[in-house]
Order: sequence, then C-alpha cells, then structure tokens
Amino acid sequence: MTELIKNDSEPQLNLRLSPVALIRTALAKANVLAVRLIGPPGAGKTQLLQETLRHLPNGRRVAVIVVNPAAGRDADRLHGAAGVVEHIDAPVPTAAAIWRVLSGIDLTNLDTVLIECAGGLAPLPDLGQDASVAIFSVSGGDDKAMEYSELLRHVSAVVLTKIDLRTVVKFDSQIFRADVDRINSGVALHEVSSLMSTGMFSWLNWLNERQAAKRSRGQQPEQEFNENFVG
Ligand SMILES: Nc1nc2c(ncn2[C@@H]2O[C@H](COP(=O)(O)OP(=O)(O)OP(=O)(O)O)[C@@H](O)[C@H]2O)c(=O)[nH]1
Ligand SMILES: [Mg+2]
Repeated sequence: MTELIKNDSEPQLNLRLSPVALIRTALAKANVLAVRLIGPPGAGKTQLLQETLRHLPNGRRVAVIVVNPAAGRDADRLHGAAGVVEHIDAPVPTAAAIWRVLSGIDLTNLDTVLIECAGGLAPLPDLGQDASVAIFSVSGGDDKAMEYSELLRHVSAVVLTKIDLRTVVKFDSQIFRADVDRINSGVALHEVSSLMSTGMFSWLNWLNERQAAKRSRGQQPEQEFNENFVG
C-alpha cells in the first residue's frame, strides 16, 4: 500500500506574478511590441501618434494607451486610427493600471502597443515595455535634453518634433544634438514635423525594425530604469 506523505517543509511556489511580469509574459506570448512614448506636456506626442498611425500599414494592429490627467481628449483624437484606443486618467502610469487595460484586450490581433505618457522629470515605473522613446519639441527649447537627462539616459530613441517651427523659434540644433549624444551616446535621434508630415521615414523605420525583431524572435525587454528610478 502506498502512503501519501505530505511534506510541509517543502517551499511553496509563489504563483502571484507582479503586474510587470504579467505584462511581459502576455506580450512575449503574443509577440507584441510595447513602446512607451514619454516627454514633456505638449511636446507633440499625440500628434506624432496620429501621424504614425496614418502611415503604418498595420495601424489597425496597434493599440494605443494614453496616460495623462485628462487623457480622454487625446484618446478621442486617436479613435479610428488604431485598432484599440484606451486612456488612463492619471499623471503617471503604473504597471497595474497598464495591466488592467492590457488584460482586457485580445493581444493576438495586435503587433504593437504604444503608450503615451506625459512627464519624464519624475522617476518612472517599469511598465514591462520593450522600449521607451523620449519626445521633445523645437518649441520646448534646445535645453530639454539636458533638463531631462535622467530620462534620456534610459531611452532607446529620441524624437524631436515640430521641426517646422525652426524658422520662428530660437532652437540650436547643435546644442540639442550634442547634449543628447553626451547623455546617451549613439541613441537614434529622429527629427520630425507631425503637422507637415516631414522626417517620418526615419522614425517609422525604427518602429518597423522593432516590430519585425519582436515578431521574429521575441525581443528581450529593456531593463530601463534601475531600482532608484522606479517610482
Ligand atoms: N507646428 C507644429 N505643431 C505641432 C506638431 N506636433 C504637435 N503640434 C502641436 O502642438 C500642440 C501639442 O501637441 P500634442 O500632440 O497634443 O502634444 P502632447 O505631447 O500629446 O501633449 P500632452 O498630451 O498634453 O502632454 C498641438 O497644438 C499640436 O497641434 C508639429 O510637428 N508641428
Ligand atoms: Mg497627448
């Protein structure tokens, strides 16, 4: 006769995953790329998303999550352009809030999740994203790279928007570029005007390459913010 012995001293497996782990697991399983677009208020993030979605052949396979204290208006601007548009009315996104949204979406219909967040000066939470992109604008001034150096250190790309305003706004491209290079050497810098639809190719190409990499081999998420930079 076999005796069943319950070994109480055996360590229990903790099956409760953190929201970040849940996001990473779900995105990896569905081969969906998640990119966070972050920058100062008014930098042109929503306009860039509108223009990006207009150009992307797979726009319907993109989900956009907008996070700011009144994100509904930005979401309204994006409705119809993406397959899914959701908003979180909060100053800073949390992984738990992002997971609440993602867990209600059918990820198998998607290639990409784009998360728009205003901010970048305060410490940011890890959202389980594959990459973060800093968004600055010409009208924001050429000192923004320096001001947002902590953010810049941890991003995979930079988009400088509103380049059409160079003729009317004092902006020294050399200062901005030199600061970007000093803070995050070799990071991709894309200069665009979302309003005039110029310079989009380089940015779209970067995004396409990321999408393709994720689809083909399941890209490793970047460990962007160290523990001191987790809010
Ligand atoms: N001239 C010009 N204006 C732009 C461009 N991109 C955005 N804008 C304008 O800048 C303003 C702010 O753009 P948004 O896209 O709403 O900026 P945002 O970063 O999403 O703003 P928040 O969500 O409030 O942080 C709007 O009036 C846009 O029309 C651009 O490339 N050129
Ligand atoms: Mg916006």
